[in-house]
Amino acid sequence: VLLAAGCTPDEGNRPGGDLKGVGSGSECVIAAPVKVGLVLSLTNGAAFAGEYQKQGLELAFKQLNERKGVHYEVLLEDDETSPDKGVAVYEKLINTDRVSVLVGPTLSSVAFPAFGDAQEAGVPAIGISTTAEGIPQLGDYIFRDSLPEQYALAASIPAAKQALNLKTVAILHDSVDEFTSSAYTTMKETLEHEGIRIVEDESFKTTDTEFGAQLGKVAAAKPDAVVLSALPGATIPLVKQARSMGISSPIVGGNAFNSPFMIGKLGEAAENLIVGGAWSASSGTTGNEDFINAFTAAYGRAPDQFAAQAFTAAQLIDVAVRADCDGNREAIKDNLGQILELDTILGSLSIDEDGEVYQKPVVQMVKDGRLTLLDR
Ligand code: 1QQ
Repeated sequence: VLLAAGCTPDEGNRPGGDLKGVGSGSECVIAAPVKVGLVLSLTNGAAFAGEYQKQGLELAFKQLNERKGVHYEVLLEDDETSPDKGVAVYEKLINTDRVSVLVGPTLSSVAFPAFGDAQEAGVPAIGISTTAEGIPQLGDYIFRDSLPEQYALAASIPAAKQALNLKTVAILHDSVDEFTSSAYTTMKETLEHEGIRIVEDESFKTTDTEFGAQLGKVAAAKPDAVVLSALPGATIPLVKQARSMGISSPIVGGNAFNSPFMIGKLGEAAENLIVGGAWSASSGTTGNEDFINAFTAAYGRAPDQFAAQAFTAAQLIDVAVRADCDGNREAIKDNLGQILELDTILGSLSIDEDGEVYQKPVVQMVKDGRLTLLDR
């Protein structure tokens, strides 16, 4: 185990306990529990995703703890959808609880400061829904299994273009949130690359609820489709207002559209929303059916993409721990950066040294209230 300069094995950055086991892989036995800190938005704006993430992780660690040799002790904290709170609970998990690895937070805007602290402290952290540009580049301890928005859009915009014969679009975006503004830049680049003309370009704030002014301009421009970068809080009133103003065109959205909670809230207005994502209930990926069945049996509702990515993070941690049969921070960090073509419910997944994820995106469209794979 590598130690920070000047540290002895007793006072070093070891989380404590005997985390170096014997054997390797499925034979691995580690005496002390491996502590995993989960930081999720369980209240406020991003709880729509955080609740599913909590359940996906709970299910995964319960299944992993049924296997012999490694026991995971899970410590869960609510970041309340707030960067300040996210940083505070990260600090507690890193310094007081001395976890070996962190999962979450839910939003990119919370992750930017929190991941900075994990990097500084030398604790590996895995983003499960943080899709903004620049997240893995925060440092060598920072990883994600959340498909970057740029890859999701690089799939969804061409798919929408082909399926709907798109020539013109109007763009609307939340210019305050870091994820939605990052996605906006990517949307424009992708539209330009695809030769789709932007006939209207409007912005709003995360907490806005009235979009009449912007939507009036969109309606007048008569685009073939709308491209929207927003979190569910704004998406729900915005899409409802768009539909009631007669804007019936398809709406291509960012990662927040992968939320069945949001689609449920939109009701009829959700029809023809299009989104690129990391997971589909109808993908025949390894273990997907078992995952959906176990999740539904445990929680009384079907999982979503956020639950699937959360579930997969636990699998990544287990692979990284068992690789050297070592539950310490350094070993987990080293092994997370070497995951190659792992079979997961998200499909074949790789993580490079930078901590970036590689997987095949899916493109889905809401039909009869459900996300359905868009034929390409
Ligand atoms: C981000 C996102 C959000 C939509 C996750 C819930 O993708 O903040 O990066």
